[in-house]
Amino acid sequence: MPYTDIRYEKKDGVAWITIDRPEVRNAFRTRTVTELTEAFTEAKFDPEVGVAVLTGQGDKAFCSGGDQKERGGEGYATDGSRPMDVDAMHNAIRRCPKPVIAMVNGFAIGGGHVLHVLCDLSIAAEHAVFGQTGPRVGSVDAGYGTAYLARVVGEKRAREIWYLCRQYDAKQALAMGLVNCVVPYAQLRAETEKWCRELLEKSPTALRLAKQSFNMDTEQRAGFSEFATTALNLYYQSEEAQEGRNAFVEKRPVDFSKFRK
Ligand code: 2NE
Repeated sequence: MPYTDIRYEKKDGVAWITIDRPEVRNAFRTRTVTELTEAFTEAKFDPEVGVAVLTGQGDKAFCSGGDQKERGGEGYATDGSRPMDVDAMHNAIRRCPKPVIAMVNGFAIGGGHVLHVLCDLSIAAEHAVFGQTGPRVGSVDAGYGTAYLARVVGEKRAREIWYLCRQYDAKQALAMGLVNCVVPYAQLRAETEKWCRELLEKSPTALRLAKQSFNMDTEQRAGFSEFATTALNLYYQSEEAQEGRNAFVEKRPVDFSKFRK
């Protein structure tokens, strides 16, 4: 398919997948999700590709999650043929039997944070910022987004990240095991290429077996992810969820006070 929202470039055994919507901090709209799903599937079946790298265009953001300007009362718009299928995109990353590296070049926020968490490895620039925003904007990824994060950083931290919607700098992310390494932005690409070269020297079948084995341990999340998509689409129809989205788009403080039951 012709890509408009992402770039897919192959070089020396690596598929470089770049979200190319810098004007919205690389937020994903429905079309972006369809394209990312296709790109990871392309990398999966391409015998010339041994590693995939996911990143965002520019130096400001890796990805800021779902495009809140596309989100309406029925959830995110369709791309003409299908609704936003975040579950399929997440599974495409997990089902790609090759290591997927998140090259975090700035904000990894909301659904963009979940994306880096789901990648096998995360290499961050010093200025990268991490966090979830769901409970502030009337959204939640209760599929891989919550419990899989707890696997990575532990229950207390994961609950803090989701409930409080704070932002964490790269040093904090490294300290809590959320990323594998942190480098100055000027060295980010070179450092990522170095990790790719190391991976490309390894047995592809051993890597495939290792990845699938790691995945098996959390595979029950796949069912939760499907279920969470259905629940989220119902939640998006509520006045409460729309207050979160509207406050962001209208650049005003959010007020959920009347929804406390
Ligand atoms: C990412 C962050 C922290 C960046 O802040 P800053 O100050 O550097 O940039 P600013 O001014 O907020 O954003 C620049 C432009 O990008 C747009 C903004 O509206 C702004 O547009 P203009 O005013 O210049 O016209 N922009 C940024 N993020 C956007 C987004 N996600 N959708 C649409 N436009 C966006 C800051 O921008 C931020 O907090 N962004 C929102 C993060 C967020 O709440 N994401 C959605 C979470 S829900 C989700 O991702 C999700 C899910 O939970 C489950 C399923 C699917 C998706």
